[in-house]
Formats: sequence, structure tokens, C-alpha cells
Amino acid sequence: MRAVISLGANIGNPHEQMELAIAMLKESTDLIAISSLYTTKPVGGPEQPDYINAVCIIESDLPAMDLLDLLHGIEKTLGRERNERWGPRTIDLDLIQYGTLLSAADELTLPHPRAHERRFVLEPWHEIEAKAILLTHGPISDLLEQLQ
Ligand code: A4P
Ligand code: MG
Repeated sequence: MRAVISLGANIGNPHEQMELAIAMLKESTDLIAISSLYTTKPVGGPEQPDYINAVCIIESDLPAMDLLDLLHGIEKTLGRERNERWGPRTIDLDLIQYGTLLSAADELTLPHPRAHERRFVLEPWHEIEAKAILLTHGPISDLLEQLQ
């Protein structure tokens, strides 16, 4: 199944962490596409540095919870610590959408519940898949337009 994954980093060496995260994803899944890196202003949370954000599309056969575990493993390897919600991070890997799976579980909500309102997710995703549809909210090109 096709998975849309968002990457974000804003402390340590964000560019290097993004590169390493992509390399690790490539080892365990088929990487189909990766966006450019975007510099973005932090949304929510405390005062913190700007983010580097990107979106990639992979193909995977893993059950959804196993894919989330894989993402958490990569975060851990790259020194992610969970202190405060929406706080600064060495790397954050979120599963935005996985095939046509719908889930309302706290551990894994699919599609990601805040993707539709986040330019730092929609813009890089649109770059690599302009016609994509967010299952819960419709075409991402429309969502981006509404944000403008
Ligand atoms: N979880 C549930 N659904 C998912 C999913 N679809 N993908 C659970 C990933 N995780 C999911 O995540 C908290 C819990 O969400 C996990 O235990 C997981 O089981 P986390 O990564 O520990 O914490 P977080 O990222 O601080 O929380 P959250 O709510 O995921 O934050 P967001 O919404 O991802 O926001 N501004 C800019 N410019 N760029 C950013 O990348 N990121 C955030 C984080 C805030 N502001 C930002 C950015
Ligand atoms: Mg997260």
C-alpha cells in the first residue's frame, strides 16, 4: 500500500537528520517519491526554531501499526525525545495516510487528523502528488487553496 509520510525537524542538524531518516526509510520500504525540503515557521507549541519539512511517498506491505513502529524506531535512532507536545524535535515522522485505511485510535489516527490544515504537510505533498486526495477532506489542491 502507498503511504504518505511527513518529516519535520527543527533542532540539532535538521538537514542531516532528514537525510538519515530518508536513508533509513529506503532500507525498509520502497521509496516512491520525496519532496524538496521546505523551511517553515513553527505551528503551535512554545517559541522554537523554524522547521525543515518534507513529505515522502513509500510503498509498504507492513500492517499500519508496524509501519508506525518503524517510524518511531527511526525517530529514536535519530535522538528524538518526547518532552512537550508540539515542542522542538530532532525528527518527527508522521503517517499522513496509508492506502485507504481509516482509524480513529489515539495511537494511530488515519488519515492524520491535522494534515488538512497544515501547509507544511500539504505543500510538499502537492509537489510530489498534485492530484492526491486526503480521504477525510478531499483534493489537497483545494485544501491548499483554502489556506491561501
Ligand atoms: N499518532 C496518532 N496518529 C498518528 C499518525 N497518523 N502518525 C500518535 C504518527 N503518530 C500518530 O506523537 C504523539 C502520538 O501520536 C504518538 O504516540 C502516536 O502514537 P508524537 O510524535 O510523539 O508527538 P507530537 O508530534 O509532538 O504530537 P502530534 O500531535 O503528532 O504533533 P503534530 O500534530 O505532528 O505536530 N510546525 C512546523 N512548521 N512543522 C512541523 O513539522 N510539527 C508539529 C507537531 C507542530 N508544529 C510544526 C510541526
Ligand atoms: Mg509526530
